[in-house]
Amino acid sequence: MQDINIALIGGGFMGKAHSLAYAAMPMFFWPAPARPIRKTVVDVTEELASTAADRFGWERYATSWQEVIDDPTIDVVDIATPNHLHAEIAIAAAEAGKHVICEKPLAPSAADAKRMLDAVERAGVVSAVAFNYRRTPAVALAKKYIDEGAIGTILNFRGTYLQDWSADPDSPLSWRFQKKIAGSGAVGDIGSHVVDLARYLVGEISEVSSIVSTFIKDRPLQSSGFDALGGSVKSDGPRGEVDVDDESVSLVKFRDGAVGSIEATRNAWGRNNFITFEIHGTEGSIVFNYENRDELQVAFKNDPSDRRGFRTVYTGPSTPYGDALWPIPALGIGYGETKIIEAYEVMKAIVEGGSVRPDFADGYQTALIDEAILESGRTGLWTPVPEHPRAR
Ligand code: NAI
Ligand code: SOE
Repeated sequence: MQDINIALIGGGFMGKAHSLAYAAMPMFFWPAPARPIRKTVVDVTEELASTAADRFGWERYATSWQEVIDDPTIDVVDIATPNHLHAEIAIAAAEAGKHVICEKPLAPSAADAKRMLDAVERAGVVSAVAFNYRRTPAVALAKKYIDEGAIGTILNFRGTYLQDWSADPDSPLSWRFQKKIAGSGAVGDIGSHVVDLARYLVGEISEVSSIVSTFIKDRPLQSSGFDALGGSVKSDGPRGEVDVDDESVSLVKFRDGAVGSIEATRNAWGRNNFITFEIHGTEGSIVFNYENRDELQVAFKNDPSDRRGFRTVYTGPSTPYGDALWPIPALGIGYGETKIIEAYEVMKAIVEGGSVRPDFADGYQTALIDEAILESGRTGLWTPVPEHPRAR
């Protein structure tokens, strides 16, 4: 079995998730396509980097990402930093001939995402953007049903991503509220996941009409030097401007004729990781809610009329990725499993000399849709989405 040497940039929330995925992938997928070796982890200070190495099982650590770009033993650069660093690191990595995995959103702007796409295409390396929710087995099962024609021609997609970690106006000014770091707010941070699901399950979005708002316009500055996701800071201390959106509601048209809607907010009290979609087709419907992610609700037109209605299918050994996961349906799929499956798909593409979806072309197309949503929010007009020729 081939060893693939990984360098991970960023030892925060996603640093933890990706480290777990590399360690666990061969325990689930056996024989594994490759053995991912946790070679070097990079973070900004000695303390952060060495702690990440100890805690997440990396052989070495560094405090400058350029070090791993210059290291000829590194095969893959995995970018798990805040968004504004994605482009610079990914382009340098591709130019050094490394395969690149990058967290979402691919970049703070579509222009940066395009530069990243050009760089990986020029270098001929594998690229992947970490929209891991499409790896949820129930989502992959929905895709299978759609591809098999089980719900017929799709007419409508309703997607949401609702959270409440920032609903309190006194939750701190994370980098996720700063345009210069994040690029956009709920649109790029969480709406992009729904856009990815919509593209994966239904197809290309051609036009959007959006309302984009910022309800909480300032938040307490953080003092610890560490970025806090949520929480509450009750103080008279200094506050900083929120210069990104915190709520977006979009109507969307798909190129193939379907219609739909996409909503994203991190200010919906009571909602945690409420990623949902409801898809209606000419032959049936599919409903998914990530908060019950072992389940898919399905209803089919051809069911006998006295039995028609939604029923629950639990993912397990006979549904996508089931062989590699747990032996009994409904035993419980977690966030970790989505990242393990993601690591498997990327390692497989690298070893086979192929490609993986979603790649940087998908990340770029999603960035174009996000920008159309933001533009429509500014103008109040239906806004066309440019279609990248390689997308879909
Ligand atoms: P975080 O704030 O928890 O961690 C970011 C880490 O990057 C921190 O340890 C920070 O010190 C480090 N860092 C900052 N500048 C750096 C530099 N120049 N070199 C090396 N390390 C540096 O952020 P989180 O939540 O891990 O987000 C990282 C990325 O992952 C973002 O793009 C975010 O949108 C994405 N994300 C994706 C998720 C998903 O479900 N796919 C979930 C959470 C985040
Ligand atoms: C915060 O909204 C966040 O961490 C997003 O950045 C992730 O993409 C999402 O998966 C979980 O929530």
